[in-house]
Amino acid sequence: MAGNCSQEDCYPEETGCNHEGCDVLTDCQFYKKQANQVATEKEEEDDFYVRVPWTGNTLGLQDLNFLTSTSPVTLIGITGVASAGKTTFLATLYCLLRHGHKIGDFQFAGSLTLVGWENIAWYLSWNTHNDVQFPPHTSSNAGRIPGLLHISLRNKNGEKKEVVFTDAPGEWFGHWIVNKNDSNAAGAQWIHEYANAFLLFADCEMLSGNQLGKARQQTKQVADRLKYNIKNRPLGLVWSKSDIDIDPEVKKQISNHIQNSPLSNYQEFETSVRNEKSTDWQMNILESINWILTILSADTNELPMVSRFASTDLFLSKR
Ligand SMILES: Nc1nc2c(ncn2[C@@H]2O[C@H](COP(=O)(O)OP(=O)(O)O)[C@@H](O)[C@H]2O)c(=O)[nH]1
Ligand SMILES: [Mg+2]
Repeated sequence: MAGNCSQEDCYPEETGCNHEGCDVLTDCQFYKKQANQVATEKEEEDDFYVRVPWTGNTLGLQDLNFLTSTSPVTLIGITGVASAGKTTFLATLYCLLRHGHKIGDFQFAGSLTLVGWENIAWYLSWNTHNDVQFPPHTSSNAGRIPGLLHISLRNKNGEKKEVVFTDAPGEWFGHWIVNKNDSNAAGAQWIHEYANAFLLFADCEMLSGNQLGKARQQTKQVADRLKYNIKNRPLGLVWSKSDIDIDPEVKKQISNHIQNSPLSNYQEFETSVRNEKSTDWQMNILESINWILTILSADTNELPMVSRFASTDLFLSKR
């Protein structure tokens, strides 16, 4: 039961009546009044709300129905173990779009999860003396918060794209590499099944320090899991925190391991939240998403020609 509704997929107090479309919740056959509650006239007035089917915060799986039922959605799986820089990457992406940067020729055109974006980007927005603060850890027990972040993009020709990013806790992927059927890995498994494309985060900070062995092994293991049944879906390797130097040999080993069996769409990107002179680290964040969207739009089938008897008559002599 969700809130005061007996239907599992309805959150009437938050996003309105999903089943019957009732404006007055107490009129709904599925809405449960508290026991012994005798509504006064004032309370009944309060029961009338015009609600929109989203809250502005990150979307959960059921919230996704609203979007997927009206538009094609590109789901990008942001993957990698804890602290690899996934949430910071997304926050930087949002800040760049907010500053008017584009993804290819597509521009920010709205979001159903503005509150969710602002929550993660707030930390990057208030920096004194260029001292960037990072978002807090996305923990796996944070309720509905680690969820799905949405942006609408539009280009000059009016073409629109709805893109959803997963902001999942790294622990999910930690469990997933040990046992993909672990109940704590269900979220990672869901991303693997449904994402249209993946970005895998290789953490230059961990790969440069005394955790090198563990970080290298985990990155390869997540890559192996992702590659299983990947088909043509793009897989981008993100060298996150590229402001920290790592041994080129380590990079080569990981890169070779991932490419040891053929991948139809694979590319690497060096990124960082810090934009030091003569680097493209921040722009590469936009570029990685552009690469994915370009590959996926090339996959769209061309519409077949409709046969007609007379080429001059578009309407009447349709086959
Ligand atoms: N030097 C550096 N550190 C970063 C960068 N991005 C993230 N970090 C650090 O990595 C930590 C984990 O980042 P976070 O985005 O929360 O990782 P997540 O667990 O994969 O979402 C942050 O608290 C920062 O200290 C970066 O571009 N450069
Ligand atoms: Mg995170």
